[in-house]
Parts: sequence; C-alpha cells; structure tokens
Amino acid sequence: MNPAQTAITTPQPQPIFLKNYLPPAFLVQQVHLNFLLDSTQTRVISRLELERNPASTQANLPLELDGQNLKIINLQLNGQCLTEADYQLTEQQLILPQVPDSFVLEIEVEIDPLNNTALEGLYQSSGNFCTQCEAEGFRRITFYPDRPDILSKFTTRIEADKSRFPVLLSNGNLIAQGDLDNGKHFAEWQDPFPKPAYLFALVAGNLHAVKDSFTTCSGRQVALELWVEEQNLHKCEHALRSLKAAMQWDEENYGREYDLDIYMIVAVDDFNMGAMENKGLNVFNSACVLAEPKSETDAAFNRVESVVAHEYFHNWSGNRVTCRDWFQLSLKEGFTVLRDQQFSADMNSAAVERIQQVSMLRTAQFAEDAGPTAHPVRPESYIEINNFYTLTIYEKGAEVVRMLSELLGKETFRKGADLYFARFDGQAVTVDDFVACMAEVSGLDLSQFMLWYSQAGTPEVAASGVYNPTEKTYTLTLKQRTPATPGQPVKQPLLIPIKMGLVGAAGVNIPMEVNGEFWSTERVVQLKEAEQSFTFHHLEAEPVPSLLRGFSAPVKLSFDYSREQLAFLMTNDSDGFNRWDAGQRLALLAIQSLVAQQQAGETLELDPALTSAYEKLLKAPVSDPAILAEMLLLPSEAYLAEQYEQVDIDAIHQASEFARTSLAKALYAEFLRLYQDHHSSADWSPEASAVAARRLKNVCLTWLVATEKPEALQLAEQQFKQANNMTDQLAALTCLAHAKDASVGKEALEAFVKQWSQDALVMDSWFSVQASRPYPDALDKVKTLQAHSAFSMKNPNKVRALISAFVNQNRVNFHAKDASGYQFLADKVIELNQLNPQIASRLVIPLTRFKRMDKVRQNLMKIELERIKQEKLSADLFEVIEKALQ
Ligand code: B3K
Ligand code: ZN
Repeated sequence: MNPAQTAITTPQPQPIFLKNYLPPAFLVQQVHLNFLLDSTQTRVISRLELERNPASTQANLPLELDGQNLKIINLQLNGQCLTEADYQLTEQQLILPQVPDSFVLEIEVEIDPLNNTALEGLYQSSGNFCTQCEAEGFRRITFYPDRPDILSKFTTRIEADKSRFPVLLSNGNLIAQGDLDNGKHFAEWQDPFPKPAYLFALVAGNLHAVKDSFTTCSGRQVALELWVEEQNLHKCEHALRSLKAAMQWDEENYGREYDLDIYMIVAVDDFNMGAMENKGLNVFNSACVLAEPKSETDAAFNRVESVVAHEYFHNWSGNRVTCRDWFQLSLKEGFTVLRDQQFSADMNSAAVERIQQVSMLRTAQFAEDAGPTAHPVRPESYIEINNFYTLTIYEKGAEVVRMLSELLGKETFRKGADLYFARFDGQAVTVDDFVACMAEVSGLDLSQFMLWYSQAGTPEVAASGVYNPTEKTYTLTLKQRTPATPGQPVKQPLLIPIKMGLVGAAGVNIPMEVNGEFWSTERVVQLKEAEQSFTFHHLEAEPVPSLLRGFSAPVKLSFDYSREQLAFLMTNDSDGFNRWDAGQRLALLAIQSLVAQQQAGETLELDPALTSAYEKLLKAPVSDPAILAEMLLLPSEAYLAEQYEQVDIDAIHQASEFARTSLAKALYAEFLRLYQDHHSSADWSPEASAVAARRLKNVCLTWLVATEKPEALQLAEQQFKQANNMTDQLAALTCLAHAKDASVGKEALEAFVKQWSQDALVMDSWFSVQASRPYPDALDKVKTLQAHSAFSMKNPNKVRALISAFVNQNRVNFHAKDASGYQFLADKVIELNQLNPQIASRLVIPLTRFKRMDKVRQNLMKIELERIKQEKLSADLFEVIEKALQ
C-alpha cells in the first residue's frame, strides 16, 4: 500500500458545492486513539462513541465514514465483530447502512507512514513520525467523519520503540506514560477541548526541547516547549520569544487567554506548508520556526515571528471557534492573517509591514484573481480543498476583515470580535456569523459588504478630480468595476472603503468640507455605487488627493497624477504607505514608457523625473532607514506585468534592467555614501534600527553592483567575506552570483556551500540564489543542481528553493521562447503528481497563466499543460489543469 500512489483518484473527480451543505447525520462524543507505531505497518485502533445528530435534517441515514489508503484489520460495533456483509467499502468511504441511534464503533486499521510522500496524514520526516490533518488528512489515519463541524474529545495513546522514538506527543495534557516489554514505551494524552479531526496531531521521535513558560493574564502558568532535532537546539530562542510576545499581544489586543497548561511546537523538515495550528501541539516547517543570526536572514526572523504568532492566534480564531465547512476557510485564515499582520505591525515598523504585505498582494494575489483559478474569498465549489489554501483565502481574506475594521473603527471592531468569540466558543460557524457580529455591534448594514466574500476578481477604481477656481471647489469622481472572472461574468458594485485626504501646496492635509458637512483632514469614504462624486468646498488652490491611504481596500486605484504631483506626494503625504506608493507610481510611469520605447525599437531614455526623485530621496537626511530602503526599490517585473492586458515579458525585463542600470550609474556616489553610512562591523543586533540599517545597506549594495563596476563587485566580495550574519552574507552572495559574468560568483558560491552544506535551511538559500540568476544559463544550472546531495524532490522546501524559485523569481528565463522553461516545469509537475499532489498542483500555476502572454508563448504553455493532462492525475492537479484549459 502506497498512500501517495493511491491518492490518485478516478479520472473525473466531482466538485462539492457550498449550497449542498447538510448538517452531519452523526456526532462523535469521544474518540480514543491507540497508535502502535511502525514505519511501514502502523496499527491505529480507534474507539468512537457515536450518536445520531438531533439537528440532522434526514432520518435513518447510514453512517458514512471517510477513509483513504487504509487496510481494515478489524471492525466492531458495540463489541460485535462486523463482517464484509455489514458494510460497504469504496475508495473514499466506509459505509454502515444500519446502525443504532447511539453506539460504540471500534476500528483497527493498518497504514504505511514511511511511503507516505504526500505528507498528509501520518508520515515520517527525518525518521520521526508526524501528522498533518488539515484539511482532510485524518481520513488517511483512520475511518472517521472527517469534516470540521464534528467536534469531539480526543484521547490518544502512542506506543513505540523507546530508543528510536523517545519522545511521544499529542494534543492536550499528558495523562500517563511508562515502559513496556520489548524496548517499547507509551504515552497517553488527553485533550479536554472538543475539536474537529483536522486539529489532531501526533509526533514521535528523537527530539530535544527548549523549554520556557508564560504566565497568562489570569495568573496561570503555561509550559512552552519547542521540540527540535539536536543540531537545531541553538535556533530556538527567537521562536520562543515571538511566542511569548504573541501570547501577551493577544491578551492585550483581543482579550484572548491561552487555555491549556502546555503549548508545544515541533519543527519538521518535510512539510507542505508553513506550519499547522493543531491544538496545543503545533507542527512547523523548520523554515518557519528555526532562526539564528549566523544562518538565517532578518527576513527569516520576521517570517518566524509572524508564523509563530499566526499559529498561536488560531487557538481562538480557528480552534475554539472553528469553520462549519471548508468553504468557510477564510473565516479562520483571513481573520488570523489580519491578526498576525496587526501583531507584526506592532512589533516592527508598521509602514514597512504594510508596504511588504501590499506588494505581495498586488503582485501575487492580483495575479491569482486575474488567472484561471480565480475564486471568491468564500468559494462556491471545489474539487480538492487543498487547492484553496490560496492568497485569495489568506491575504485577500485578511484585507476583507481589515476593511471591516476600517468601517467600524478600532474599538467597535474589537467589540465585534469579542462578541464573535463569546457567542461561538466551541462551535463550528460561518463567515455570515462573523459578519453578523460586526453588523450587530456597529448597527451598520453589511449586506452589500458580503459581496466581498462571494465575488472574485480585483475591483478597479478609477478616480478623477476637477478643480473649479471660480467656485473654489474640487470634485472627486470615483468609478468602480470588477472584471469578469471564470464563472462570474457579471459583477455588482461593492462597498469599498477609501481612506483619503487632500494635500495642500504646503504639504499639509486640508480639512475637508463636503456639502456643508465637515470631514476633518482624513476620512474613510464609502464607495457603494458604480459611480459617485464628492465636491469639496472652500479650496483656495487645486489640492492633490491622497487616495486609498494605508491601502484601505484591495483594489486597483487609478488617478491621472502628473509626475510633479507624484514627486510632491512622495515627500509630502502624511500617510507613509502613500508616500511609498507615489514613488512606485512614478517609477511605474517611467518604466512603462521605457517598455513602449523598447517595443517601438527606439533608443531607451529614462524619464529624468525618476532620477531626480531618487536623487532627492538619496540626498535628504535619513529619518527612517527602513522606509527609505523600501522607497529605493523599483516595482518588480511581476508587478509591472500586472499592469498590462498583454504582457511583453522581454520588453518589461529590458526596460527594468535599463532603469536599474541608468539610475545606478547616475547616482552611484549617493548609493555608495548611503551604503557606507549604514555599514557596520559591530556585532549583530536584532534591534529594529540594526535591521533597518542592514536592509538599507543591502538595497544600496544591489544598486551599486547593478553598474557591474569592479569596485562595486569588490565591495560585495568584501562584505561576503566579512559578514557576521546571514542577512549580509546572503545579500552579498546574491549580488555576486547575479553578476552578468557567471564566473564572478563562482568562488563565493563554492565557499558558501563549503561553509553551510550541513545546514538544510541555508542550503535552500544557496539553491534559490542560483535558480533566480537572471540570465539564460540559470535553467541548466537548476537542472544540474537537482543531482546535488542536498536536493530531494520529496522535500517541499527543496522543491520550492530550486524549482519554484526558477519558475517564479526568474520570469524572463522561465518564459524563454524556446519553451525550455515550460518543458522543464511540466516534467517536474508530472514527477510530483506521483509523489506529492499538493506541491505539484501549486507548482503548475505559472504555466496556467497563459492568457496574457503573446500567442507563441500561449501555445507553448498549452502544449505542456496538455502533456500533463495525459497523465493519470491526482484530484489536485486535475482541478487546476481543467480550469486552465477550459
Ligand atoms: N491551517 C494551516 C494550513 C493547512 C494546509 C492544508 N493543506 C496553516 C495555517 O494557515 O495556519
Ligand atoms: Zn492559518
């Protein structure tokens, strides 16, 4: 039995629809699980106390239990053995047509964790056992009604070889442990909180803990344990510090106290996602929990802080109050992402956090909204739920909850959250339940707002302004439209909160007066109609509107700003986010005009307005180095591509490169000075000011080497050799390895691998740097690196580091006109379809986004999709490929 292979389902998997939701026919009061762990023949003996659900709408339904790749050893109902005549078994289910209203079912099955390369259910990672049950992994462990609206109390007994698996963990509290015959031992865990099966977890292995504790607001002591492999013990401190900060933050900001006496986190190397919020026993991808300055970058530290907090926050938004069905996934994910964003904003620079979130949303999520897999924040159907752990559910979902908080105001939003947690504690609920709490505490009618959950696609808001010098009025007109998405040709106008101000000549916000109503200097305007106008009075001169401050809604906002107005907003807008965005708009205009020149075969010439805006930034006194670093970054090629209906990959790349080298050459001295001012040979420090200085310095280094000047490359080499932390070392390595002449980076790449070959996480960076090298030799390198001893197709981090990095961070070479990138990706997807369907179906996405490409590339991409389609596809890939080729 091979779970990964048998994950391949029938050729035509069927969709599941939200509108067909029915309450469960049976409830599970108690579950007792007994695991006899063995690599290829684990026995799982479960005892379920079942009863008919009084809320079920239909009588006498059979009992249907989910189960996949399970070998039945024994079945007993109320102590009586069942024979094959008593049940039906399909590839997906065990059905008992006739059962009493209340009974005990005992099930013994055998599973094969070692050959479980799909990494769902129970599997082995670096020899240790671990589980991943969300969304539907529990059915690969035992037969069970595997749906989130069945909450049950779990007791788990684990039996294993003591020397190989000295540590045995599960959810809740340890209630018994001891030694057994034959070198075995056992542990028994009890979770007092009823939970859906997707929150179940088990870990067994040779692990070591770093321990700490947290005293909650009511004075209870909670033991904190971070379990890792021995060689990673020195990488735990940051995660534990982040965890304690998150626990305190959730008490102070949402009134949420932790509820068990112990909170455990386990780091594993083979993991499909970032981490998993299992009750009291989080399982983490080691890349999202381990961090130490010599081997991890500041960005990695930031990621650890945010993922640790995210999983912790799920204890309330997800675990105590959970989802009724998987269509409601964003109920827990969108809200929890918002909570982790708010936490990170409080821990770090709020403006920088926002800039980074929005950059990601506007490139990756907007691209999802514009592609064949576009879906609403609450989808109406799915074939494979794993395909819906998307940026739309997570990031756009967070934006939707953020808009609610903008509309309600901070205090009322908090009241709504309090009401939601109090009213639905211990229940499985819907997005409607959440929004109803917000409507109730605010008195707002949020019915139109619900369209954000049901309508896919990125709304476009076109703003325009007319100043009337005689009347001294300024009329701002806002028009909205949402483009059609697959299955949703017609869209309704949404309720869009647009936070705005009017900036006057002296750079101050002008108090706003609209038809006799006084608005103060900043206001959240509610755009509800397809078109709305606002006339502002008593304006002595034409103001510059600052719109969508803080990115108050996930929309594309256009306004015909002049270059002068943008340069003005870059320095004068009181909103930090909009200052940055004005710079991005100015850079966009300049690069877009280079794209046009390139397409027309003209000699490229960079808009001097951009050079002078950069010069001004570089010469001004540095008040906030973290923001300055962000402001000095040009829009990415992915974001540029988002601006076009028809994407000219090569012209965008040429134009970006030209802008980069022109600015670098013109302002070399300024970049160098800034680099030197922020370079320090002092000891590494985690302080925000030190992080900001490293960021700014490394952004400057990237600019300097863009000139390819030997002295700039020497500077990078020097930094590489002298670095006492990974942020500086990796930034320098990237500069060297991305130099036009491939031989420039050779020595540093070799030194790096020599230094770090034993550290799996650092090796991920080494793969990525080479995969993202923006020259055509990258693909051959990637192919060669697949044979490297540190690479494995079975490890998702490695697949992401090498293959995804090439596909997603090396656009111009992935889209090479000879189709080599497409063919390579298709080969990898076909290979992963067997090994790990979840990873395969994520990896294929860039190939499905052919609509905006030129005809030649469209055809080449479709040829590869058709080739993949010939395979016996997993449900995951089937769904994505079907949508792409529709
Ligand atoms: N809830 C998990 C994701 C599970 C992924 C299942 N394919 C991590 C998180 O969002 O916190
Ligand atoms: Zn989550």
